[in-house]
Order: sequence, then structure tokens, then C-alpha cells
Amino acid sequence: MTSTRALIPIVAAVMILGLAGMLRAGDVATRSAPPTVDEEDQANIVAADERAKFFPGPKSESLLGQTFTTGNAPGGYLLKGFSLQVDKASTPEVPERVYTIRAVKVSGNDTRELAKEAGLIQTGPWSDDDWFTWTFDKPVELLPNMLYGVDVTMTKAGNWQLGLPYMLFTKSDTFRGGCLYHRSKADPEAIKPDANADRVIHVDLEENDPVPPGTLIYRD
Ligand SMILES: [Ca+2]
Repeated sequence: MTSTRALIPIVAAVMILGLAGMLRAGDVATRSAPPTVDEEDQANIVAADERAKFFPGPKSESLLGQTFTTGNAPGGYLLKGFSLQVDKASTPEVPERVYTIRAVKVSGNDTRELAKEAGLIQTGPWSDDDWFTWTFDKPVELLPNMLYGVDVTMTKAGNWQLGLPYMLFTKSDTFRGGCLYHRSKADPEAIKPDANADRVIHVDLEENDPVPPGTLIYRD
């Protein structure tokens, strides 16, 4: 039988590993396999006919966004993250890149920010057709049957001459219920949607548990 004293270092080690895992949660994953599309996810995994150069900084084109419409699950959804597909391989020397991601509620050309997470770090090279995945540290609660958007900007790219990513999209409506957008230059709240374009994207969603009527919720 294991004594309590013997368990203490094990518990401490598990807590430290857990904390380290949490600190890494915001990093950007790069994979060659397309993301798995689970039941509640929204995805536009199609052959692209265009690509957008991903510039760092505040330019309009440097914000890569896509809107989508949630389904009718009564409890809504949890937005966990999203992935975009890159066109061509990086150059061998890839500096560290840092990104900011957002989830927004969309109404026409206006947005309301629901979540913004900065400092997501990408290191290492990528290959042709890889997928970049940005994950929210805190999943974002979404209501059913509403128009939302996810977008990403690059806040640090190192030396751009070492290569910038080119993210793929289609110049036609290949994804129902949403479209590609950029930032409108004048106002960070305003976006510039393009109804005739969609990003090659996977939006990671899961159904949120509906709270049954009359349920008591205890909080600390
Ligand atoms: Ca569309």
C-alpha cells in the first residue's frame, strides 16, 4: 500500500507537468494531416485556387478572418480553436512568429469581440499544404444560430525576407453560412467581408451542455 508521504512528490510532479502543459496550450501547432472534422465542427477542406500572403502588422490584409453560422444545439457551442492551410513550405531558417487570435460576433460589417488571446507562438519550419492550428486557452461560448467570426493576426514575424506564410482560400462560395473577411482599415471593429470567397479552414467546435431549467449552480 502506498503511503501518503510517498504520494506527495508524485502529486507535486503531476501538478508541475499539468501547469507546464497549460502554459504550452497557446502555442501554434503545425501538422501535415488535415484536421479531424468531428460532428459539430465546421470545415471547408477543399482545393484552393488562391492564397493570401500573411503579412505581420496592422494592414487590412494582415487580419485573416472567416465567418460561420452556428447550428441549432440548444446549449450552443464551445469554440476551441481553428486551423488554416498554408500553401508552400517555409524557408529553412524560420524565425519565431507570434500571433493574436480573436472570436467575434458579426453583424454586417461590424464585430463585437468575444475573446482575444495574444502571444501564441510558432517555431520551426512547415511544409507544403501543412495546417496551422491556433487554440484558445479558454474555449469561447457561442449561441446557436448566430453569425460569428474567427481571425488571426501576426504580431511578430522576425525577418520577413526569410519567408512569410501564404494561407489558402477559394475565390468562390465553397462554404455555406460564412465568408472570408479582412479588417477594414479605418476601424478595428469593422471588417471587410467577401461573400464570394472562403478560407480553407477548420473550426473546432463542440456542443455546449444545456443547463436544464431549475438546475442550481453552485459557485465558490
Ligand atoms: Ca461562403
